[in-house]
Amino acid sequence: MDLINLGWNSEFEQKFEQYKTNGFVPARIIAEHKSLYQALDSKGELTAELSGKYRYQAAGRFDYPTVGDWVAIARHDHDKGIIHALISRRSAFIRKEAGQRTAEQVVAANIDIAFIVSGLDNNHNINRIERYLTMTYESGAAPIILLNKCDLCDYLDTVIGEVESRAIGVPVIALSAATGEGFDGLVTHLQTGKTAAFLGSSGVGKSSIINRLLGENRLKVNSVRENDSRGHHTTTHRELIVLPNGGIVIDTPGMRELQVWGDESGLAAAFDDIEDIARNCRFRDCNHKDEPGCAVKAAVCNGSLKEERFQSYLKLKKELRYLEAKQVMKASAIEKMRWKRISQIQKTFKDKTH
Ligand SMILES: Nc1nc2c(ncn2[C@@H]2O[C@H](COP(=O)(O)OP(=O)(O)OP(=O)(O)O)[C@@H](O)[C@H]2O)c(=O)[nH]1
Ligand SMILES: [Mg+2]
Ligand SMILES: [Zn+2]
Repeated sequence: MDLINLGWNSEFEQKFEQYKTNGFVPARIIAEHKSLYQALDSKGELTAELSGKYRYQAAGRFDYPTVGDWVAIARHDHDKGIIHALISRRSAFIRKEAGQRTAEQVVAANIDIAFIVSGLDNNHNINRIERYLTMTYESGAAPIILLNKCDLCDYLDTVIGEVESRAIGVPVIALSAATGEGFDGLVTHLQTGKTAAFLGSSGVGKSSIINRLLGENRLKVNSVRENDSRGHHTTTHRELIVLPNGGIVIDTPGMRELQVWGDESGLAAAFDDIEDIARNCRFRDCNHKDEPGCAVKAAVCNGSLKEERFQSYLKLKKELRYLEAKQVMKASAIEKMRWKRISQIQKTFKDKTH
């Protein structure tokens, strides 16, 4: 396999330079199963583990390879290898790990495009699209919205208009994995060496779209619940696939919880219309709640800014602030623990010397 078809480029080449002398080769992670990784390099597919030193030096989950990552690998046997280093990422779609812990999960690394997939059945939700958009802007990838199942929708133009008004400047493509309608528009975004991740709730048809691009039913798909069109979480693992006509795609499982991660820059990009209006608020740190001279509130009142969009913005902002506060708390707890340990060591040292 030519590495260029796998997404390799001069930027990675440069970052990899330091590992060349050790005889390592570059490989891309295509799947992960607990501590085992499936990877592709110029010779083909292999199974790899992390070296002991790698595991020892990794500080947190962010340092571990994930699907889409490039790693420096030492091949042994014909289909096995040891991963020695992670080549720093160009982009990463990150969410807050599901559950109570304040930790991040890298969903997909080194992606050029994030296809945000929504189903045009009963499961369509614009607030959710906005949430994905915020996280995509944070990731460094370019967002494209795919409205799938257009064969099931009678008022397509209305929905497209509505989505476009809430996702300003983002391409919106209506398509159907069932009939193939709209695929021409999708295919133009798939280019050799470029990586696109499919993101969206369970049942929206991410795997079905990829199967149609592959021209075979390689990925498992499953029916949705009739009452609310939700899926059954059919895809359970992320997987990177090189398409026969060029282009690289990553299938992901529908995420039950999609909590934001990062600072507020992604939010500012996804809601730049609101940020623009906010420049006219009397106070620079206006929260757009009860402050006098709030331009955002005024825009909601006169109808130039939709109440629903404003609420969606406030909700995401609140989540990001909460996350930030929790991170600060976590950092100070770690710091306290560190000091406790240092003072214990000092005490033991004193006891010994006296
Ligand atoms: N009518 C119609 N059904 C579709 C279309 N695309 C997918 N489906 C159906 O929707 C259901 C869910 O599709 P999947 O491809 O499994 O959805 P997914 O997004 O991969 O779901 P998870 O793997 O659970 O995250 C299946 O029954 C598909 O046949 C479409 O364009 N039109
Ligand atoms: Mg799937
Ligand atoms: Zn304001």
